[in-house]
This record gives sequence, structure tokens and C-alpha cells, in this order.
Amino acid sequence: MSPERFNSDLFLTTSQVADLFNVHPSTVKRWCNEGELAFDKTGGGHRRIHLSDALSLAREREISTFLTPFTPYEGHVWTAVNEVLDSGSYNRVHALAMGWLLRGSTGRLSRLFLELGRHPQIPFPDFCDHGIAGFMRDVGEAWRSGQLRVAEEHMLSETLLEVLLQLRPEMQRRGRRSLNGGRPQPVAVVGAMEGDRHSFGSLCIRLALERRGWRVFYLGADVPVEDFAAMQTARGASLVGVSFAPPASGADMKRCIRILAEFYDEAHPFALALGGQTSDSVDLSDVAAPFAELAAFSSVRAFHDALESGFGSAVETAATVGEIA
Ligand code: B12
Repeated sequence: MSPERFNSDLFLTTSQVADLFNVHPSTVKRWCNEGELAFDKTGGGHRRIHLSDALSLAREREISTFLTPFTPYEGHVWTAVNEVLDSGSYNRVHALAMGWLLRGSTGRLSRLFLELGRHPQIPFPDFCDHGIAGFMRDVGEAWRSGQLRVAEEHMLSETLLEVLLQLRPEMQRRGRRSLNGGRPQPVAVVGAMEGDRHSFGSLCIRLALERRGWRVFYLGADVPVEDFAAMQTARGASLVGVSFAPPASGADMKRCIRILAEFYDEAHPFALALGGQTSDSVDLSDVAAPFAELAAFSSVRAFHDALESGFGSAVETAATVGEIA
């Protein structure tokens, strides 16, 4: 027996094998009973199937599983994905992804993030905060300490931006489903602060809103503050979301608030959500502003929870209600 056969993380229950193969658990039990699939038994008499045995059967029967494209890393991917599902920790995912990045295996890397981003049991806000942002932080550190080249960081950024864009149609479909009963489609304008070329935060917010049925006018990175105001009025948006990454500071956030307050038109009210790593270091409690609502968020999760509690929904807007683009 190879040492990896002793790794208990790689022994699957019959229902885990059934999920992996997309078949009914009784089919897996039948394969075990007919000797097609080797298994061990726990002290309590339950079947446990080693991942490598399950994968050999998949190959023999030409059954494709989500692990198929990761050969020869199926065991690593299996344990990494299960760590996310069991504890919400992305440590193994990040270690695996960093190894692939250093070897130039961006195809595998993007497949893994796509798999996690569309996984029905992984909440999308947590995928953004821990999966994507957590990894980008590791990458930022690796770049700062000279372990990664600028080119590798750029390659990774492009790869993960593509992953998010590939997830977008699924998010929009889900959003459309949530718009039941002819409820008017709320409209948002989202982008990153003037001078800020970091676009991931605002892209995550775009998807998180679309997933909830919002129509989002996405302005991308480095947007002049006045343009947020102009787009809000032109599109009748009830929410404006602005992202700030370092080196943008709390002073930049307050400048953004001041300019948007100057342009604020009571006839076109909106809620203002600021967000990004800069939110950790800013106190908005003393800011007097005319917006229907104002808050700063350092995560998609915090923003998502605020939306759940009604943030941004109190505004009566002359929104241009239309099809999701
Ligand atoms: C990728 C990257 C870049 C890419 C960006 C590519 C792109 N298309 O976005 C490029 C190469 C362009 C870049 C440029 C620069 N970068 Co840079 N970059 C990064 C890196 C590695 C990842 C940032 C990222 O995308 N994170 C992923 C997203 C999802 O995380 P996030 O932004 O935090 O967003 C999350 C939350 O904050 C929140 N959120 C964000 N926005 C919003 C908005 C709303 C409304 C809400 C509700 C929530 C929310 O939700 C998100 C999900 O959790 C970071 C490392 C790090 N520690 O972050 C450095 C980092 C931010 N960059 C840094 C630097 C120094 C720069 C440059 C100045 C480098 C240079 N000398 O040119 C320039 C700045 C250019 C500019 N004017 O903006 C430093 C900043 C250090 C500092 N304190 O000043 C960092 C920290 C790297 C480091 N360790 O030194 N960078």
C-alpha cells in the first residue's frame, strides 16, 4: 500500500462517490457488491472507497468527474475543495494555486477557481472574500518579497478576471430567477475610484449584485468621481458602489463622498456603498452626507448581509427598468 492510501481524507463515502460520478448512491453500492469497486469497511460497518479506486472505475467506464481535468492532482484538489466545504479555509486551495502559478499552469488554476465559484455549497461572497481576495493578498506579498515576478502577478490577475467573467452568466441567470413576481429590477452603478487601477473589488460587487437580480452599470477601474454622479442620474440607479484599494486612503474615500454630495440631486436619491481594504482604516460616523444611505464595507460578505437587511432598497427611484444586459 502506498503511503497516500493511509490518508483518511482520500477515503470517500458511497454518497460522496455518487455525487462525484453524478449517479444514485444505490448504483455505487451495487458496484461495490458486484466487485467492480473496491472498498474498506469502517468499525461501524460503513463502506469507504479510496479516491484512486473510484477514479480508476471512472476511467474504465469513461465517466467524467470534476476531478478529471486535474490529473495528476486529483487527490490534492479533492482535499482542497473539501477543506473549503468543511471549514471554509482556502489554505490548501491557495497553496495548490500558488504552485501552479509558479509552474505556469494557469489553465488548472482557473479551472479550480471556476469549480469553487460555481459550487452550490460555497457562498459566493465567501468565495470572493476568502477564495479570490485571500489568494490575491498572498500573491501581493509574494510579489512584494520578490518571490513572484510582476509578469506572474499580471498573468494571475488576467486569469482570475477571466474566471469572474466566465461565472457572470450563471450569476445573471440566478439573478433573473430571483426577480419573481414582476418586481422592478433595481439598478446600480459600480466601479473603482479615480486613480485606482485595481478592478477586482468592483467586479466582485458587480457579480454579487447581478446574482441578486440587480441591473449593474459597471464602469471598471479609475473612474472620475463626477462620472459616478453622472451615470447614477442618467441610469436612475438607487445604489452607487465605489471600490478603493491601497494606496487609496481614507482621505480619498472622504473626497469621493464630498464630491458625490455636491452633485447629489434629491430628485434622484441613492445609497452609497464604499468598499475595499481602505474601509478598514476609515471612520465615517462623523460624516454628514445627503445620501439615502451611506456605509463602508471591507468585504462582499458584509455588503451582502447589509443588502439582506435592506441596505439600498429603501430608495424610491426613477430607475430605468430593463432587461439584464
Ligand atoms: C492585482 C494587484 C494589482 C493589479 C490590479 C489589476 C486589476 N485589474 O485589478 C495592478 C498591476 C494594476 C496593480 C497596480 C498597482 N498596485 Co497593486 N495589487 C494587486 C494585488 C496583488 C491584488 C489586489 C486585488 O485585486 N485583490 C483582490 C480583490 C478581490 O480584493 P480587494 O480589492 O481587497 O476587494 C475585496 C474587499 O476589499 C471588498 N471590496 C473591494 N471593493 C469593494 C467595493 C464595495 C462597494 C464593497 C461593498 C466591497 C469591496 O470585496 C473584495 C472581495 O473580498 C494587491 C495585493 C493586496 N494585498 O491586495 C496589490 C496592492 C494593492 N498593490 C499595491 C501597489 C503598491 C500597486 C501599485 C502602486 C504598484 C506600482 N508601483 O505601480 C499600482 C497602483 C496603481 C493604481 N494607481 O491603482 C500595494 C499597495 C500597498 C499600499 N499599502 O500602498 C498592494 C497591497 C501590494 C503590496 N503588497 O504591496 N496592482
